[in-house]
Amino acid sequence: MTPRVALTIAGSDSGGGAGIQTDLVTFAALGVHGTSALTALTAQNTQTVAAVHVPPVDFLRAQLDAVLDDLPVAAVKTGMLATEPVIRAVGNYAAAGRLPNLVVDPVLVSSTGARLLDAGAEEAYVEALFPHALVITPNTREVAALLGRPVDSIDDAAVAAVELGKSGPAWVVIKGGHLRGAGAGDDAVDVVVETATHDVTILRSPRIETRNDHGTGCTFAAATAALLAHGTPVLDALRRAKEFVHAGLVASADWQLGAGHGPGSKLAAGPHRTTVL
Ligand code: PXL
Repeated sequence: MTPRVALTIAGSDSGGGAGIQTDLVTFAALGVHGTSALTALTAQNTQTVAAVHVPPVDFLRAQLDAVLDDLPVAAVKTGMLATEPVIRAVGNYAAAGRLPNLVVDPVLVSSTGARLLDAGAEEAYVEALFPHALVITPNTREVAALLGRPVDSIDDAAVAAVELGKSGPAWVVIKGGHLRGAGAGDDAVDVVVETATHDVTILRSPRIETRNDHGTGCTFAAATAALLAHGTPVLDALRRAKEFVHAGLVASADWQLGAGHGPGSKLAAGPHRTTVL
C-alpha cells in the first residue's frame, strides 16, 4: 500500500515542541508520510527563542521543487514563514496550483511571546497566501494583528472570520483557546466559518489546564492537513484535528519537560484511536 503524503512548510523548533518536528510527528501519528520544506531554524527551548536563522529563499524553493517534483503531495500545511519574501515565495507556489489542500497557520508569535514573523509581513499573508488557502487557522491574537482590532468573544470571532474570508480562503477557523468567558465557559472554543455560505460551526472541547501547550496550533493545522490528505471532508477534518489536540493535551498535562511552556503530546491519538481512512 502506498501512504498518503503531506507537506509541511515551516520552521524548526530545536526544543521539539512546535514547528516541523511537531508537524512530522503529527503526520506520522495520523498515518501520513511527512515531507518538509524548512523556512527557518530557531534556537529554542520551552522558555525562549534565542536565535532565528532564515536560509535564502532560493533554498526554500529548492526544497519545494525537490518534494513536489517527485512525491504525490495531497495536502500542505504552512507554519512559521518568518519573512515577507518567504510568504510571497510560498504564495507563488500556491498560485501556480502546486500546493493542494492548503492549510495556512499564520504564525506570528510563539507561546513564549517571541515574534516569529517580520513586522509588516501580515499584509503579505492577506495578499499572497490567504487567497489560495483551503483553510486558514489564526488564533485570536493573530486575528487581532491581521485585522487591527481585538477579538474578545465568540461573536467577535464569527464576525472576524467572515471578514478574513473575504481575502479568499474557503474556510476560516479562529482558534479561541485564549477566549475565556464570553460564551466559552470552561471550553476551548474554535469558530469555523465556511466563506461561501457564511455557515458558522462552533467546535468545543473541555479546556485542559496545563503549561504544556507549546505547539498546539501547529499540531491542529498539521492534523487537519493529514486528515485532508486522507480525503476527509474539511469540517470532519477540523473536528478530528481538535480531538487529536485535546487527546494530546490530556496525555501530557502533567509532563515535566523544561521550565517554560512544555510540549504537548502528539501520540495520544492516531489511526489506532481515530478512524482516518
Ligand atoms: O507555535 C508556533 C510556532 C511555529 N513554528 C515554530 C515555532 C513556533 C512557536 O514557538 O517555534 C518554528
